[in-house]
Amino acid sequence: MSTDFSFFPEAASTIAPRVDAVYLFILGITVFFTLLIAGLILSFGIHYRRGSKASRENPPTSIWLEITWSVIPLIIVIGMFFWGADVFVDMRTMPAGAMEIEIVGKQLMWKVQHPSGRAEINTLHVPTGQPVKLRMISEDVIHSYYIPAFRLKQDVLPGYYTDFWFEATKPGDYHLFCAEYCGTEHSLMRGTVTVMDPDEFARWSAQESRTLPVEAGKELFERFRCGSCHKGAGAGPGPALAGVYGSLVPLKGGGAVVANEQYLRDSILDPPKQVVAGFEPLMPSFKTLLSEAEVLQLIAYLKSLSVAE
Ligand code: HEC
Ligand SMILES: [Cu+2]
Repeated sequence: MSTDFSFFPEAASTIAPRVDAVYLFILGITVFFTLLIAGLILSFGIHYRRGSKASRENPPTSIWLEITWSVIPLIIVIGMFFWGADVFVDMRTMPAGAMEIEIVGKQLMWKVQHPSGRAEINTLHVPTGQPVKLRMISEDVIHSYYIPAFRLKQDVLPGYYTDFWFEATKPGDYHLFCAEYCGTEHSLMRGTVTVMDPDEFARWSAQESRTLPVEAGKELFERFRCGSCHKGAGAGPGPALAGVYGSLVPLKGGGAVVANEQYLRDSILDPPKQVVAGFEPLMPSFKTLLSEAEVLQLIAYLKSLSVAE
């Protein structure tokens, strides 16, 4: 574990060296100009001190000098912007085929659900060389998932899924912190991210008894009798759910929305928020009955119905 204080945390994701490069560039430019300006102030202060014989006449002005010291910093600053934007856009663009891991933050713990069915708390195991996407939500207040070695930090909000992705490059154990003050023992809300070789990760995933999120979701779907209303196209008071995920759902009162994870979550916990066109707002809210982890399981099940179609 990289517990020793170091000026720079290890760089263990594909994006980390790129973030460091921008950071060091900006830091370098800042240090250079800080020293230059402080040095000039000091030397002018000495040169023109009271009583010195230095000439006080206006210096000759040069348009080229003015242009130079305006245009060069302008180019540097614009360069910083585009360089930073380039890294940021890549950081925020989800790659196709990423492994999706779900995280529910709750005061003082991070609950993790892997697609393999394995679950963990306050640790996160991931393989190297594989893009991983984290879908995160909070069960209470705002938290923030922060992995310094990956140079990634993302707020985790109640009610909304936020996500980020990374590709780990170096096996090892890395710090995980909550980076949003979230209560008295906020500083204890931390853990370890363990990066493993793909083979080792596959072995790890296969250990322990596991329930696939899809199966858990199916079980919830039956337990809460969702099927009594959602019987299939044309039957029952609710719309057919197969094929809903990823489709464009027309809404009552006009407009349409893409049925992503957020939409499915809202449909289950806050049905009147968006009512499907052609249906009555008959669905009860399951807000008090389901935990965020269970909602994610139901979503996994609903998504599987779409794939089967
Ligand atoms: C009392 C009947 C009833 C029950 C029980 C019910 N629903 Fe619904 N559901 C509806 C109706 C009616 C709609 C359409 C109106 C709306 O959007 O609120 C709907 C809409 C939905 C939608 C949006 C579908 C779309 O086409 O966009 C989802 C997702 C959904 N329900 C999931 C569930 C899940 C999961 C459960 C069980 C936890 C469940 N429902 C239980 C009646 C029901
Ligand atoms: Cu927290």
